[in-house]
Amino acid sequence: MNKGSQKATVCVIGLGYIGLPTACILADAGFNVIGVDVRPEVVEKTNAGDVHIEEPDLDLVLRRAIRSGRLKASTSPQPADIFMICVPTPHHADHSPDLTYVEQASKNIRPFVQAGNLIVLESTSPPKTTDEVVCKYAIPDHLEVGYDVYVAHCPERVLPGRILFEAVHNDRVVGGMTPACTDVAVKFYEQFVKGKVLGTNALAAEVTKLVENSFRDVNIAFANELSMLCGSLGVDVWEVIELANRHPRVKILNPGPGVGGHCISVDPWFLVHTAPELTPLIRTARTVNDSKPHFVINQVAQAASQLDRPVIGCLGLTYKADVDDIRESPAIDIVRALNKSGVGEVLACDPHVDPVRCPDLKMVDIDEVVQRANILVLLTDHMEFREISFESIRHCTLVDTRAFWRNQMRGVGQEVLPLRRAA
Ligand code: SAJ
Repeated sequence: MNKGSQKATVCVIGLGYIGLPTACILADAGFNVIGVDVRPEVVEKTNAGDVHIEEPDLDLVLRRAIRSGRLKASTSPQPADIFMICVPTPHHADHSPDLTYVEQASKNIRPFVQAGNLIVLESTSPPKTTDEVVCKYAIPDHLEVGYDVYVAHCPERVLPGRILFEAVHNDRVVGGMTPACTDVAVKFYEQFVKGKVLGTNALAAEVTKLVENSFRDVNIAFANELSMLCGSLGVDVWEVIELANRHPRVKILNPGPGVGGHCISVDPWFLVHTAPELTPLIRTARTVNDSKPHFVINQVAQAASQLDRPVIGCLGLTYKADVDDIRESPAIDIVRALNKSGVGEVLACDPHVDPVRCPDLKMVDIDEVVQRANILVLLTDHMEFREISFESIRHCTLVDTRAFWRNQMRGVGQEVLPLRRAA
């Protein structure tokens, strides 16, 4: 295979939040890239130079990649030097991992895998997936891993909203099935990554990635637990955190409406599922973060019970600011629960979400939500909401799950929940 050359062909399986930016970065770095997705509309859009996800500057890089002729999208894999699997790894309702997409992607590339190829799993995966799924389903019987073909796990580590920068500048962990696999995969990543490329084995790479997201989940759970505790004590959680963080060895994260997205709210379960009896802390953190939306719903219901005709304006549906991703979003769960509960009329507003994606919700623009609501619930701190003038919402009860208005409102005497105890 042409591992050492910039002319190598890379077949990227999955053109989602990770695969599409990765394919563009590889094309920019001089590789010939085949981007594969089972969704024909995604393939068509990609070939037309149109992005189907929202990510800063991705449109520019995609257009450049398509114009250069180095990126072509297709619904089926093609022969290549390197195969990168970038497909979703969701979990089932009981939190057990759903590896269907990795299995299917592995089966789909198998007819094209030849001696000398490198196969990399980028999808965040439960321990042993590289061995038990990728090696099992992607490698033809006559090829031996570590001798004829090379297989490695290199988990993506990019933060949505900063993907193009982080995909190149973050350090990467590359774990091969054998030392030879690690060596080949490290050399490949070193061609386009500016951060350090750290070699290890596949299992260590799998566990490392899950540990990173579990670390963040546990720390966010601590902040969320504090916010509920401080709510019941009637003390401002953000002030407490601000003060505690002035200690040189304390760095508490931010409370919010809960933890969403397709990563942090899912990946810790892979560790819990692997060894339930050894992971009580990780499980508890998941439970605490999953309980936070109910706390917010209760706060809003309590505020609504004080008004004759509550009109609840919910600002933000995505799982975090300035992205269009509503997967596992606590914000959307809260809005849907309020909508069903009958505690008042519910209006939803999110400039990043096309109303056709939420046909069950009454979606309005910023002007309308500000005009009509008497309770405003800030769920996602999108930049666009900064345009809302302070005066225009003076009449509203504010439920501020992210300290968005807190600093502005301090000093003018307007009460902002959760400063007040929830029911
Ligand atoms: N959140 C809080 N409080 C905080 C920080 C985050 O409530 O102080 C919430 C966010 O609002 C959001 C959720 O947590 O709902 C997750 O957001 P995030 O920005 O922490 O992380 P993600 O899910 O966008 O990306 C994470 C990153 N992992 C780590 O920071 C350890 C990213 O580097 C990973 O590549 C990504 O998961 C992934 O794909 O695994």
